[in-house]
Amino acid sequence: MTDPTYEFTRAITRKPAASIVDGLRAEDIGIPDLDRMLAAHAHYVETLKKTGAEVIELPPLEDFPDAVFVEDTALCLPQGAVLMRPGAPSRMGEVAEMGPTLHRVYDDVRKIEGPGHIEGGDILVTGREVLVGRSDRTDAEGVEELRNIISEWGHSLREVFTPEGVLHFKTDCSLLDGETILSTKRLDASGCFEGYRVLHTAEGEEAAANSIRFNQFVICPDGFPKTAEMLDKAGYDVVQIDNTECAKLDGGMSCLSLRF
Ligand code: CIR
Repeated sequence: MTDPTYEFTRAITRKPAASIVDGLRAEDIGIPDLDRMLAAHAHYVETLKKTGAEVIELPPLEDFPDAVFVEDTALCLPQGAVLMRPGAPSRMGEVAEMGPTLHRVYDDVRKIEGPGHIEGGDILVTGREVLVGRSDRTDAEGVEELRNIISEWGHSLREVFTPEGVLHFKTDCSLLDGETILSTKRLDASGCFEGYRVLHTAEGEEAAANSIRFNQFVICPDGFPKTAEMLDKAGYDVVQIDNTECAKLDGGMSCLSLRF
């Protein structure tokens, strides 16, 4: 079964393009600055590499302003990869751009054919199951098509719900180890993590929930000191990375890589 506490040996990232200024966003909180985003992205890639993992760094895609958020294009499991079918029409073409890279590193690559939609940001793989949050980007048909594919690989999928007004399920949570989840209180209140050990983001620091555990590190967005301190006290090796520019496009730590 799924054991996400294993060591990740690889990650895929994509450099931000100048077109990020046209990236999707729920609310306009300013124009993303490419240079600052590039510097933060370099810090992120360097942190992944520091763990000994191989990082496959893909070139920028000017035609797809949100392509830096590679997580939404695929689900990578030990048995194979599944190419997604984004709910955002402007992001659909990113999947074909990711396909060849996944075919190089996986023997088994499947694809969500539709009519449903599903984005990687709505999928949390834990030590015992694959949780998929229905959202504005992920619908029931997309969830069912994914269920059919991954059940062949021995994974059980549980459909859950992304809170109203939240972009993706993982905007509000992340896996710290096979049994431990970092979550906002609002998402945990839905009861979807019953039976797990749940650590809450501090009041007013909900955006810190979009973090990732990558080998020895928990990589968190910078600027959420109470949550970082709580994680540090809980024994995690926390690395904080500037997320100011990605946050303008509703992106965070998980969105920036595929990890396997
Ligand atoms: C979007 O709206 O699709 C992008 N601006 C942000 C995607 C963030 N991805 C993620 O949370 N997995």
